[in-house]
Order: sequence, then structure tokens, then C-alpha cells
Amino acid sequence: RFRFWNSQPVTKIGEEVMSHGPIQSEKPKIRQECYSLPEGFCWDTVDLENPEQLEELCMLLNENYTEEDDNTLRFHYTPEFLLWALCPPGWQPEWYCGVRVDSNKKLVGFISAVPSTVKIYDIEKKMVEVNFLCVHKKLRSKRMAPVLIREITRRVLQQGLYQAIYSANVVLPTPVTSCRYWHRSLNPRKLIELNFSTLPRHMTLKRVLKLNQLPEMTKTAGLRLMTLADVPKVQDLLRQYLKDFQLLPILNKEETQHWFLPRDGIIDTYVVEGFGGVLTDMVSFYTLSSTVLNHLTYRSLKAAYALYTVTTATPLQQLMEDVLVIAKARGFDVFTALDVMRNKAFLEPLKFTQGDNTMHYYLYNWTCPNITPDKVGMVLK
Ligand code: YNC
Ligand code: MG
Repeated sequence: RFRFWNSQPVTKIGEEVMSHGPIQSEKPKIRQECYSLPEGFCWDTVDLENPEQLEELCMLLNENYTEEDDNTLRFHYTPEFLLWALCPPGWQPEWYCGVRVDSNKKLVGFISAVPSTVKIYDIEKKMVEVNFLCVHKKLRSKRMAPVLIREITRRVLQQGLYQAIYSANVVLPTPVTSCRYWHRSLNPRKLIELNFSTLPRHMTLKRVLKLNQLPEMTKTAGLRLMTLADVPKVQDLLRQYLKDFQLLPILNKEETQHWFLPRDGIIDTYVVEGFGGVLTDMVSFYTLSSTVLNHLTYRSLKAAYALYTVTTATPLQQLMEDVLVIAKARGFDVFTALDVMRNKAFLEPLKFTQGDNTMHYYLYNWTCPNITPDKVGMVLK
């Protein structure tokens, strides 16, 4: 078990951690050449500025990235979404690491890293977020993933960064925190017909529809979409609010703009403007749709994923209810949130139900005591 992970600088399963710091503190010797791939495959850095290569990456992910057991729903990544998720300020071309088949050049493997400054307890570290590790379905269980991970690590070390943060729904050595997904039905009839949710026993559809009904209108005065001019104030709101958590991103202006400025169908941020132009609150979510396979009525499922919510004046539950009202009006079928930050306070009152999946967060080459979800101030995409 964990033949690969046991060779890596990560906290061992069951190890009790009292200290904070790198697992390998000395500067590693960095291998100059790429790691060896199995015969018949070659490395190829994916050029996201090239629309054809971006489309190839979309295809790889759309066909291979989800592990749906029943093959009815499949994430639908768009080129625009990937440009948002993968090209924040400071992105490095070498960190879009692809694997192709030698003979026909088909893209069959991928892993990415993007720069990120993360504060863990009292220590701020420049590191990378690793995401979109994917191996084509027909090439599974051939130890390709460890090669991809070693190679992205090499390319990150080459740029002088020694830590990483990543998340997965599988247990590996060793989660720094484990958070649960919660879902709020916005279109219960459709979710039930798609088997995304089940009709609770002893309940009729009519009753479920009634139970999930939302107000027609939002309640918060001054609630509006974020604009470019709001970037500095949103940055301040986030910095003030997140500082008391034990795991949080440190965002400069450019990063705040990148991650929060609304982009149609990708990222939405709403702010509450009070008297004298003060921004008192913000709430953000990203959009990720799934394709529905083999269904007579439905072709896609539109989901919103909560990012960061900051309140200083508006009651948290009210702001979140407003965002549910907005999401429903905009055609979302479901709103998903993790039990991080202060989210637990509104999840049950607003009729979110706990999902089956867990999101485990991991740190590479960093050890620290485990963090409870309510102390987590960071959401990974
Ligand atoms: C996973 N999700 O345990 P052991 S999340 C990391 N993350 O190693 P093989 C994983 N490791 O146990 P397959 C993993 N899933 O022997 C499995 N592993 O130590 C480990 N799925 O490799 C596993 N994407 O190639 C085992 O497995 C070894 O063919 C087995 O490939 C796995 O992006 C995978 O869920 C996930 O595409 C590629 O199943 C494949 O099954 C797949 O025989 C669907 O691998 C999509 C999917 C994962 C999403 C993600 C975060 C990835 C983080 C990677 C670690 C980064 C470390 C930091 C690097 C920079 C450091 C600096 C500085
Ligand atoms: Mg493999």
C-alpha cells in the first residue's frame, strides 16, 4: 500500500504531528532530464494559448477526468474554464505537463501546477497548487500517475518552489484536513429524475418541491455583481476575513482580480455595497456543468460551487439564501458547498444535504497538525 507515496516527502499515515515545517529541509538535488515514461509514450508540454491544444486538453478531461461509477454524468470543462483555472498570474508554461502516444500523438495524460501563496498556521509559503492529474481510462493502473507526479515535482523544484497543495477524493498519506461536500437542490424535480438526489422515503415529489422552495426575490440591499473597480476592496475583505483561519490563500491584487472578477459562465462574485461605497460582504461561486448521458429529457446539469463568502454586515444565512435565489433564477440546478470556514452555520438551515464525497486536502513537503474544516479558509477548484 502506498508504494509510491511512501517514497515521497509527505506525512505518513498515523504519524502524530506536533511540529510545523518542511519534511525535506535541505535543497534537493534536481534531476536535469525528464522522468522515463513507459515505451511508446512521450512528454509534451500543453500550450494553452494554442486553441487546438486547449481543446485537446478539454477532450481528455471531459472523457477521462471523472470517476462516475454509473456513467450517467460527466464533467464538462470548457476552454474558458480551463484558462481561468490554469492561468492565474505567474503561470509557467512548463507546468502544463502532458503525455502523448508516440505513434499518433494522442494526449493521454496530464498534470498541472499553478503558483499560489498559502498561509498554514503562522507560516506563509510560496508554493504551487497541483490539479487535473488525469490518465486516460484505457491506461489506468499502469503506474503512470507516479511518473506524472514526479515530473511535475521536478519542474516545480526547477523554479525554486518546494511545497505544494492539492486535493483528492481518495485517501493518500496524509490529509491535512478532510471536508465534506453539501448540495442544495435548486431544481429538485430534475435532480431526482437524474438520480442525482433520491426522493426521501415517506415524501412525495410535491412535498420536496415545497420544502426546497426559495423566495422570489433577494433580501440584501446593495447586492450586486463585482466590478473591476471593486478588486482592491474585495482583496481587503478577503484578507481581513481569512486571517483567523489556519489554512488560507494570500492573494495580491492581480490574483484577486483573476480569481474573483466575474466571467460569464465561469466565476461569479457578488458584493454588498453599503453607505458611502463601502463593501461590507462578498460571496463567490464558480460554474461547472456536467453532460447528462443517455437521458431522454435532460442533456446537462448546471452546478455552482461555493468559493469564498465574507460577511461583516449582512447575516451569513441571508446572504447565502440570496445567492441561492440568484443561482436558481440563472438556471443552476444545484449549489454545492464544502463544510469549510463558517459554512456549517448555514448548510442545514438552508436545506443543503451532505453529499457522498469527501475532499481531502494535502500538502507536499510540509508537515503540521491536522486542521478541522471550520478552520480551513481555502477552497481548491
Ligand atoms: C490522486 N488523485 O495511490 P501508491 S486529484 C495522487 N492523487 O500510488 P497508477 C494518486 N495520487 O498508492 P491510475 C491519486 N490517485 O502506490 C491515485 N494515486 O503510493 C496514486 N482518474 O498510479 C495511488 N484525477 O498510474 C498509487 O493509477 C498511484 O492509473 C497509482 O492513475 C491515477 O488532480 C489517476 O481522479 C488519478 O485519471 C491519474 O485514476 C487516474 O489509476 C485518473 O497506477 C480520474 O497513484 C481523474 C482523477 C485526480 C484528481 C488531482 C491532484 C493530484 C495531486 C498529485 C500529487 C501532487 C504532489 C505535489 C507535486 C509538486 C511538488 C512540489 C514541489
Ligand atoms: Mg497508469
